[in-house]
Amino acid sequence: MAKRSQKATVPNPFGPAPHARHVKWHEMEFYGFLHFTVNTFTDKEWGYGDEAPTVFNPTAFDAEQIVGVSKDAGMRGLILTCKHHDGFCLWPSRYTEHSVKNSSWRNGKGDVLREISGACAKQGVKFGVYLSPWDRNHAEYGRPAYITYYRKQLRELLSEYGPIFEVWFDGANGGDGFYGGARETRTIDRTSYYDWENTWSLVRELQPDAVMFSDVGPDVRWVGNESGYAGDPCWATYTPQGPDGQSPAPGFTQYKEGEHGHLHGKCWLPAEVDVSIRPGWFYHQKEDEKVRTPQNLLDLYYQSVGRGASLLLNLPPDRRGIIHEKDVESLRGFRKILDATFGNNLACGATVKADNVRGNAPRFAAENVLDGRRDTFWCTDDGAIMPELVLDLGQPATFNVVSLREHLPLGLRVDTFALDQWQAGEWQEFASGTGIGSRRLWRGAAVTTGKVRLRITRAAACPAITDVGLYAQP
Ligand code: FUL
Repeated sequence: MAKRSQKATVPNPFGPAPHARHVKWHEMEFYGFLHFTVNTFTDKEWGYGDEAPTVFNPTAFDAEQIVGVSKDAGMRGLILTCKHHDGFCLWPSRYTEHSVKNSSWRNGKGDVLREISGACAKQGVKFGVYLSPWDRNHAEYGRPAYITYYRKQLRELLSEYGPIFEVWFDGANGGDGFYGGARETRTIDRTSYYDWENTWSLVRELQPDAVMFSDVGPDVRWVGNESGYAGDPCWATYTPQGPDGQSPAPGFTQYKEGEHGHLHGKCWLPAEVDVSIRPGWFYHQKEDEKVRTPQNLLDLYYQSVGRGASLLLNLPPDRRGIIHEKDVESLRGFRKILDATFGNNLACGATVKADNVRGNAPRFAAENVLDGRRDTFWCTDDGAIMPELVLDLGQPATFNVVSLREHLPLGLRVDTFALDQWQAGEWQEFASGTGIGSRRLWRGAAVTTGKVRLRITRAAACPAITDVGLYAQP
């Protein structure tokens, strides 16, 4: 054994580090969006706000089916559009008549939130809420009274439906709407009208473990597109900026920068990739033949989760109030491939050696990358920022997917890395990449080898790697 070069203490985090609520959120990786409201019945994407509540009338609403399908697909949470831009509320809010209580569904006694959050709790799926800041129904929209209304509604959602894992703040605003009958265009100043700071503190007060999503966080950022991909690389650190050097706000950022984030950015603001399984966010019968295929969903997974972002996949309940057969079929095919791939880590049982282990201490040993735990990791001495780790598989194995993870509480430390295979007595590089973070998936041509080497080729600080996996996608 080499000399004990330093005390084996955990190194300081490098740059911004995640909060505990981030760390939990990163572990979710894949969860669902449910877009459901009057639009489902009027065949629109954005309701004007003048829809009669009676149009909301699912004929066979089944929260257990919706949650069950999502869970079977591997989703660890579900975010429901409790109120979309049209202002219609899926729960019987005390503060408006524009809700399920005046719908035909269940004679006005129904509560979609109660049922979805209940089914989530029962089936072990986390629950999150979307409450559109833009409200095309409300008479006071654009004036201070609406902000009071918005916060009262948020309080209902966050105090009456159990634990919430994420609160989704949409930055979209198209201006015109019904607005209590005014039928006009109302513009707001996105940087000041919503007074976000005070809304965010309400969320912290009522659901301290929940992450908040918007174009500027404060916890999770929009990836900047709705097409289902994160940039490569996609840094979890980000410095939000408004157009032309102005202060950023939801709906008021240089949003394209969300795709990559910023290396050594100011805040820990990881990206969420929101995308729909169909062309629209809401259910439209005419799109039944346009459901994404299992193969396409798989690509989205590698382009989001595989780049350290999360995948928020939208499943729109149909007019019956369930997830349509076509979507179910596609999700099943997708899950089958993921299970067949990630069910078996071919690196399991390998002998692991590194050219440097922090203080030669067992708590930082190279073997930690194979124990399946996120709280243990391989770490090197402060000066050893370009170390390598070798997995000796004992006998040749064939894989076409490699999975890597950094130990997030210590920040983003690795800038670039390379992967080598042992062939005919020498190392040959088969992959290289920029950024690891929460997760980095490499997928390529099949490699058959008995030994694999991970080389950190550039790092901001000594690396802390928690997981290495080798998989074969059929
Ligand atoms: C956008 C909205 O305008 C869409 O209708 C949808 O809800 C999407 C997730 O966010 O900003």
